[in-house]
Amino acid sequence: MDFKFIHAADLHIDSPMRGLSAYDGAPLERLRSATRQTLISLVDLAIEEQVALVLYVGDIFDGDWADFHTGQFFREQNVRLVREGIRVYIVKGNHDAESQITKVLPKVEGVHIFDHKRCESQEIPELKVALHGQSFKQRAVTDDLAADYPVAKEDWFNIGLLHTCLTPETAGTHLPYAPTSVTTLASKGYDYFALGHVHQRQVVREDSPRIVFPGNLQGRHANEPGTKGCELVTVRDGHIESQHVSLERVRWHRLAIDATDLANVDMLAVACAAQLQAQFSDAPEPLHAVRVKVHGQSELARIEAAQRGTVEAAVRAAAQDLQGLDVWIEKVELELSAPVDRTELARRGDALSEVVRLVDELAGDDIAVLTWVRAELQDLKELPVELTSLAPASLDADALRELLADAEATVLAKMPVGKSDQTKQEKAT
Ligand SMILES: [Mn+2]
Repeated sequence: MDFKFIHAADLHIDSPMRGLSAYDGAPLERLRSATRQTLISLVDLAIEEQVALVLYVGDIFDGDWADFHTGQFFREQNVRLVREGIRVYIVKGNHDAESQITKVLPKVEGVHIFDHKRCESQEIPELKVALHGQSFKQRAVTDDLAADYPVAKEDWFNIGLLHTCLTPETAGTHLPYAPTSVTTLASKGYDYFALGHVHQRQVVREDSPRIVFPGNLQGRHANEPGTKGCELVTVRDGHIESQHVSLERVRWHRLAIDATDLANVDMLAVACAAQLQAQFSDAPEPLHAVRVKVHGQSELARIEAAQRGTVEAAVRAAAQDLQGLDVWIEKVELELSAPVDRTELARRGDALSEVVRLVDELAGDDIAVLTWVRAELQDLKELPVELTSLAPASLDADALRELLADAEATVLAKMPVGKSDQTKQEKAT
């Protein structure tokens, strides 16, 4: 029997986008509603494609609902699906584990939530489909849940649902959440393993079984960049055709701008606009939220040192000038240094060469850098509470070296670095 299904995970509906209100001009409403809008799009897609099943593989919610509206919204989308004859299967993940969600809403007929005590199998005889899954009982699950999943029901199409960090390799920095292995998953003889938890889409194995992390439905910050969405899977004569469908309303990006050859704000704005246009023109739909890093040895370092905020303002201006694209600059990071030849500078024997030599001397020696910076800054009055972690006494040698390099860059950027007589001549004319 041929049929289609949708596999999604990590919806994190109503996930609070922390710290966003701190950004000037942030499109707060669009960002906050994005997790909901993407789910509505998913349901639209399911109905349009006439899928038989929708699978949600954990972390549908970010944690306990702030109020009933979050659960009510999800329920409403499920009602839309079951009215069209589409069945919904859910396993709970670490964020929405059995113990995490305290509020209860009446069940929806046609929506099945897998048990958290043991692996459970669900059968759909008219499609000859068997689904196997287990929910998270609490936030941390260190057991290999998959180990207890049953072997495939013979001659049926078998789907496993599992919220898991899988292995340390696939999980990256994720802590062990129902860790398992590809070998264990493959040993069950299923056709498709629908995973959840890892927010970056990943096809772990192409077939027998196909094992997929669909990624989250909507990125939540600059560290979840790129397109996000669900898997639309077509099963034809037992064979799988699968595609990723983009659904995100806000697409996050990190953009690096090499400022080496950019000598003023106009050049920066032109370069920035060109890069934004080139990267996003094929996707006019979502709001593009961009973290921009301006880096390199550039005149812009001096311009910025003379008037703080100039570079950021120019980047934001570039976004304003774009046509037919929705771009919001989330943050501008600077890694600029003035275009100077440090080696040459160190040889000159003036005040600036003193600075360069001192920095080099200190940077090579952990104890020297610690002692010197602390002694120089000892008169610094107490920092406000929120900055105490940055107090010189609590920083290590590497952090202080970085601070020192930063200070040097600022000093050099503020100083005219041409030969001193040349500088006088310039001033005279
Ligand atoms: Mn998770």
